Amino acid sequence: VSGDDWWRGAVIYQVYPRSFQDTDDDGIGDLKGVTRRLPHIASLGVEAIWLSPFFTSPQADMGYDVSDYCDVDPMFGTLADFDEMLGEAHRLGLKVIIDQVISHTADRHPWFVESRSSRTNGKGDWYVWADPKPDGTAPNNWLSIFGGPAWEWDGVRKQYYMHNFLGSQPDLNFHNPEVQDAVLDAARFWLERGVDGFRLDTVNFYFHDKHLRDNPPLVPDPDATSNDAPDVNPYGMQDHLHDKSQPENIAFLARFRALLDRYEGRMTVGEVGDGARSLKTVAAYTSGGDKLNMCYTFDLLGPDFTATHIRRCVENFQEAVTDGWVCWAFSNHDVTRHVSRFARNEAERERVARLAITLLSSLRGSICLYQGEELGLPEAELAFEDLRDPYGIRFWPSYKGRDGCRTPMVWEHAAANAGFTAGKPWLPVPEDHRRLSVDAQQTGDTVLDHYRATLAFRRSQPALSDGTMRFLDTNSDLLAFVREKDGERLLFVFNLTREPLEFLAPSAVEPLELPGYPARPEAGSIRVAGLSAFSGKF
Ligand code: TEU
Repeated sequence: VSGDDWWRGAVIYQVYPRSFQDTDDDGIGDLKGVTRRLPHIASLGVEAIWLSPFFTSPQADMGYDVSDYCDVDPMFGTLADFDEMLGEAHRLGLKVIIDQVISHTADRHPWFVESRSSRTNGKGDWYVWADPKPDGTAPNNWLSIFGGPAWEWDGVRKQYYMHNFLGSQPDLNFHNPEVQDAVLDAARFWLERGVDGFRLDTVNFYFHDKHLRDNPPLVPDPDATSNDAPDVNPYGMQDHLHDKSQPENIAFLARFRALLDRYEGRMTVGEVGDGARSLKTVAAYTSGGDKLNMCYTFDLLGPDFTATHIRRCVENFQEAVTDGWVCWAFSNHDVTRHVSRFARNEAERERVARLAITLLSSLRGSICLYQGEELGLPEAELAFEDLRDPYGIRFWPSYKGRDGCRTPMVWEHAAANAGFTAGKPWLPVPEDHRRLSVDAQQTGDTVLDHYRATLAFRRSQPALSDGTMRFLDTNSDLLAFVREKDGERLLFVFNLTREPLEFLAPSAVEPLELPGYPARPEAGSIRVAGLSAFSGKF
C-alpha cells in the first residue's frame, strides 16, 4: 500500500495536544511540545499522527468548540509553530491528520455572534434556529448527547437554537449552502498548508431533519456492537433518528471529497457514532470511492473484550461495508483507557496491554492508537475537584467523564510532573503512571518495546494491512482468523479468557515470528494459554 492509498491499513497515533508536552510552563501542552516529541512517535513505527483540536477556542469542550477554524489558539502556539511541526513530521516520514470540528462552532465564533444578534442578519440562518411551541417550550424533544434538551433559549432572537453537545456548541445549519462553503474554505486553508488529512468530528451530525420531527423512544438492538456514550441523560433515552445521519449528508461528503481530490494523497476519516445504525452509516459514507476514505466507529471502545464481541464487530462490518474501509481503535480521548476496561485487576494490565495491540494490529482495517497506550497506561483515578470535562462534572459520580484518559503523558519518571511541564499541569500526573514513563521503558522487554516490535511485524506482513480476513469456528472461546494476501495465509488464534484453551489446527502450521508470542510448529491440538496468542503460516 503506497502513494495516494497510504491511509489504507495505516497505523495512526492520536495526539491530544493539551496533555502531550508543555514547553512554556503554563501546564498545558502545546504545538512546540508536539514537535519536540515527534521522534518518540516516529520510533513507534506509525504512519501518521492525528492531532486533536488546537484551534482558537474558549475551551468549553477542550477545543472541540472552535471560534476560529483558521488559527491556532495562543495556548497551543502560533501558525508558525504548526508549520514547523508539520515540516518536522514530514521530515520524519509521518503524515499529519488534523481534527475538523465543523458540525458545531463555539458560541463565541463570530458567525454565531452575528447569527444570534437578530433574525435578519446575513448569518441569521447559519445555525439551527426555531420558534418555541405555542406553550413556550422547546421546538421538539431532541436531547443533547451531553445531557438535557438539545435546545437553548436565546433572549434576543426570542428563539431556540439547537446544540447536539454543550449549549455553548451551537450546531451549524448545513442545509444552508453558504455554511457548507464556509467550512470547505476552512478545510482548504489547511490543505494549502500541507496537512495530509482530516478526522471529521461527529461527521454524521452535520444535518438535522428540516421538519424538526420528534425522535422516537430508543428500542435497544441486541445485535448492536457499537458502544456509544453511556446514556446517562436524565431526560431519558431516545433514538437519534431525526437529529443526525440525514440523507443530505451524502452529497455534502461528496463535495468534501471533491475538494480533497484536488490535492495529492489526502484523506478523511469520519467519526461515526450512530448506535445500532453505525455500520449502515459507515457503509453509506465510505462506499463508492467518492466520499470518505474511511470511518472510525465506537465498536471496540466499550468494555467487551471477548472473542464473540470482536468477531461480531468485524463480521457485522464486513457484511455492511463492501467497498468501504474502517479504522479500529481501543482507546481515544473520550473513553476509559482500554487497559482499565479490559483487565480485571492490576496484575493483568500488562498482559492485556500487550495482547490488545497484537490483536488490534492483526485486524483488517486501519488502526488508531491513543497517546499513552504504548506505555500501558491505566485510566487515572481523579477526585471530583480535579475534573475539567463538563460532561463528567455534570454527571459525577454515575459517570466520571473523560478526564481519566486525558491526564498528561509521562516522559521522564524522575522529573517533576514526569517531564510533561515545569508548571502546574491542567490535570494531575497520576503517581502510578510515573514508573511507566517513556524513559523507563526505553530498554528491555517492556510494553513500549512490544508496541514497536508488533507494529514492525504488521508492516512486514502485507496480509495484515489489507489482506482478507476470515474467521474459523473453534468450538470454544478462542478467537481464530486467517489473514490472506497473494497466496500467503497467516493464522491468528487469540485466547482472551483467563484459562488455557485447546485449538485444533486445520493443518500443519509453520512458525511465524509474532512478537511476544513465539510460534510453535505443531499440528493437531495446540494449547493456548489465557490472555495470549498463537500464530503461524499454513
Ligand atoms: O465525540 C463525539 C461523541 O459522540 C462523543 O459524545 C462521545 O460519544 C463522548 O465523548 C463519550 O464517549 C466528539 C469528540 O471526540 C468529543 O471529544 C467531543 O466532545 C464531541 O465530539 C463534541 O465535539
